[in-house]
Amino acid sequence: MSEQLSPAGPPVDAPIAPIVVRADVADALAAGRPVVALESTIISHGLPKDSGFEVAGQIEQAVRDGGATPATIALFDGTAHIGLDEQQRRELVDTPEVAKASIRDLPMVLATRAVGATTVAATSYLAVKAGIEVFATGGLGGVHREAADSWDESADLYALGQIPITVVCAGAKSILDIPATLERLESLSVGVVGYRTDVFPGFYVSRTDHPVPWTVNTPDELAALVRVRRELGLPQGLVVANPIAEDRQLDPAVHDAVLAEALEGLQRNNISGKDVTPYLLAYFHEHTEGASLRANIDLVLANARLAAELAAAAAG
Ligand code: PSU
Ligand code: MN
Repeated sequence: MSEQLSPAGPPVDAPIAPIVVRADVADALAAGRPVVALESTIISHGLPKDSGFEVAGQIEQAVRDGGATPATIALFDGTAHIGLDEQQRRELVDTPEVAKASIRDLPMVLATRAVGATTVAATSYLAVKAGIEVFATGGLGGVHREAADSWDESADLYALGQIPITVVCAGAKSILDIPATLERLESLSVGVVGYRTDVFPGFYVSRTDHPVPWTVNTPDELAALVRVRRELGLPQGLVVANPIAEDRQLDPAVHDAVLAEALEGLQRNNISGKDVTPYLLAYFHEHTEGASLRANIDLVLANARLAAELAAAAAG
């Protein structure tokens, strides 16, 4: 699906305020209190329509429970909003065609005043511009399986190679080629630490066979990493890989069987580009009787909570 620059839209030189920081977020940042950025693509494209709004609120609450101010980021009417109100969170779910906006899409979505949901890449970019250094999501984008033929690698990787943000996630999405994604993160000098795990987690599943280079065990240890990289002025991101609890994961056998079917469906339906990830996630949600959805919600809430504890420890 391609987004059209609407001929009936406003002139491109119409005045727009590119970034607006919501008052509670701006106050927290000014006072040095902890803030956690949250992405919006997970709400609009990563979850079924009927659960996105409720889960968006739960993610924000998990950040508050962890002691930080949530700043969900999305694009409305020519402005990137850092921190949303309830009405805006609802619009992300109710608007029929929300644009999935990675970094390269930001000018087009903002200039046409479309409603846009930001990916890990675009959220990281906007968060750092607003002065936020900790971000929580579900799973990172990465190198897709068969990427040697399709060249499909998420812009999330390159973004983290250039943006000094710490992103708490449950690893890269299990639909991806995990070892290739880890190699890419290494090439791009993106730090990777496992949180209480010696292997990289697999999003819906707690463990993959692939070791992480470093393991940390407490929010204070994570905060020490954030401080050191801030002092060094490292331009790259840091990935904190937080596995879903083993008793909450998707049964690995179910996972592997559904993934095989979903990958076949991609081929059969000729799906490519930015539609690949939403297709695969929706396939899981529709073919696991709610088990993948429960796992997805659980892991993102756990990540939001840990990110808040990390932001609080790094601020204090
Ligand atoms: N994590 C989730 N659900 C999602 C995504 C991440 O639990 O929907 C989104 C993120 O916004 C991520 C994007 O940046 O998927 C990656 O898409 P792509 O593979 O097209 O780069
Ligand atoms: Mn892609």
